[in-house]
Amino acid sequence: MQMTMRWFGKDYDSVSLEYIRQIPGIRGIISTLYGTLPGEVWEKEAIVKLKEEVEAAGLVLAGIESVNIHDAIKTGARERDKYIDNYIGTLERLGKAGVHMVCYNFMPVFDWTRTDLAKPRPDGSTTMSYDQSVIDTIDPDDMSSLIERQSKGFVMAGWEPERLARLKELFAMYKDLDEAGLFENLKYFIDRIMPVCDKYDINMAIHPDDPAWPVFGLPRIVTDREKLLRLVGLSKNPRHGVALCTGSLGTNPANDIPAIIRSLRGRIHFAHVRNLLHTAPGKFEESAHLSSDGSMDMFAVMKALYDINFKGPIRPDHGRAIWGEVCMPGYGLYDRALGAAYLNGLWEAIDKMSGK
Ligand SMILES: [Mn+2]
Repeated sequence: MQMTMRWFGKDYDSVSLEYIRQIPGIRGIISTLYGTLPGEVWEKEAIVKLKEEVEAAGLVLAGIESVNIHDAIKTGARERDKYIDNYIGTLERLGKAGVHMVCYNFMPVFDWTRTDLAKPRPDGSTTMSYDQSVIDTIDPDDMSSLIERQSKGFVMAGWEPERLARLKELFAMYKDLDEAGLFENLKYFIDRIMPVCDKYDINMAIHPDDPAWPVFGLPRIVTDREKLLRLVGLSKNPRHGVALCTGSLGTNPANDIPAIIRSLRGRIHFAHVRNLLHTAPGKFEESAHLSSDGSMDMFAVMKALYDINFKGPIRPDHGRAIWGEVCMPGYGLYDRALGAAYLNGLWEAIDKMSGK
């Protein structure tokens, strides 16, 4: 595995590349062109500039998270081919720039969802949390203002105001779409982009839905082992794969994450590894990475990744806000650095004990 950290670019992130460079064991950066909207072809110059900026700090651009998918592609609308052509154009430029992993998601309307972005924990830290009973009483229209209100002025990835201003229109687009339709539209998209992925050696990693169940009555198809196996089965091409996010799949306590990892051998191209604490059914908060702080066995997760010979980029995903840091919720420096160090420690121990 290659330990990485997500970085939102110097206009958006409170953390600098110079600080990331000082975290032991991190050389890889996962980034994207913030400010682009789904459906656009990315500017070649902007891609090269991002890459050079990362490299000037002594780091490498290990992948893109995300190149977002236009809603016309997800809904299978008539104009989807135009947007898929644009997506292929972006992949082509990324491939030429030496990018070999692209993460994306296929979630209708809303990206990841939380109800509190700064829930206080007993140790004085704050973290992101989710309570289904809040979602059950909230109007989807109020969801974006709930996130915006709590984001401390940061633009939260996946909650771009330009897109969410069209919420009613978006809900109307997804009105007649069910799970089967979403799978079909994903297959259509995958079949069309695989040739360019082959040409430029790009692994595509679909991120699981977060939380791993339907929200606001919208269908979700990346939620458990059965659906993940169906999903990778949409294409024989191994470049069509998964971003294994323990924090998203783990929102459903019935998901056996190490078993899911083992069943996806060869198809995991990117990993997000973090822990969650389940406090009641449909209710959880993002804990520290340490196994004993949450509900997941992080050793078992890393062991499963080790056993399937996982070679791709991995990141500690989210962290709590600790030590008074003012940061984008989930994306401070300190707790993610602790998480990366812990995951690196687990990996070293597993490797040394394997006798290889
Ligand atoms: Mn994730």
